[in-house]
Amino acid sequence: MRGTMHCGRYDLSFNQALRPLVMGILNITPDSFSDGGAFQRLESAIDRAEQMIAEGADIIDIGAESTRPGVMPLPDGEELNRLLPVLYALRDCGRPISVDTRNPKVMREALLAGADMINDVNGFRTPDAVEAVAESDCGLCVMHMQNNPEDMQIAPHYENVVEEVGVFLRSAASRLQEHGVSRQRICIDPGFGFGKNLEHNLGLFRNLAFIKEELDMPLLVGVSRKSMIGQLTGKPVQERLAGSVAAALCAAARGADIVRVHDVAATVDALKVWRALT
Ligand code: HH2
Repeated sequence: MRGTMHCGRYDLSFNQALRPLVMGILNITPDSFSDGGAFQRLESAIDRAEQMIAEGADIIDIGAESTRPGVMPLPDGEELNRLLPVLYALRDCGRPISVDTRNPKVMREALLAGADMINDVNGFRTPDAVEAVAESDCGLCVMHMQNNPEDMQIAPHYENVVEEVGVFLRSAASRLQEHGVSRQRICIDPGFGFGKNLEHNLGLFRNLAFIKEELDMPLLVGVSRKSMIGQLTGKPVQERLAGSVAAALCAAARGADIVRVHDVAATVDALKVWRALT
């Protein structure tokens, strides 16, 4: 199966006969769950992005606010202060630049500064989020989250996680389209670990192909180093490489068009070998 997604200055092509695109995570936060503080300095952020591109990253996803469970929202202005210097430095790096934000003010500024994609873990539910992105031509990642990062892992509950996440994603994508966003600009993400326990995450993962077929939109999957990998392997966050790579391969086998990962080199190699052997 083939598909495309319009993403600002780029048109992404998805081809299931090849590998999914790899979105390399660039967290420029002091407190992200696996790499907080590592790429806060401008030089180290640029070096990291260049390294990920050399390793085969197709998209760079810059996150200036951690959304790990329990985190409180940032004071106004702080996210932009972190983001803009890095975005200006990287916008001509030769790869689409995605900005991971749930703040409409940050979305607007990021688009003015040249971002190609907005990745919103809140699914563009924040008031003014849809308006902030509708008139641009950026790509949009609509992610599902139950509640907010502050409280999402306290007691996540679903009657039927696959159905509820599917309904949410469909209606979020429809809302964007009602505001004039072309379907070609949208991809969907079930939001692993965002208001979900292990059982919910596994239920969603096993049904990725079904979700993709039902919604008929490009599918992004982000499980890299997450607690579900820790729960399955018993490993702390620094030792989740093998588990994360295995999950990326399973996501690819179930039709993921984009995998969002911290460990680009290992994931790209594994995907190449998997593709050649299947
Ligand atoms: N996961 C995280 C952040 N943004 N965006 C999408 N679309 N999908 C995801 O699964 C996703 C996401 C959390 O991971 P990370 O960025 O490494 O951590 P933190 O939020 O602590 O910065």
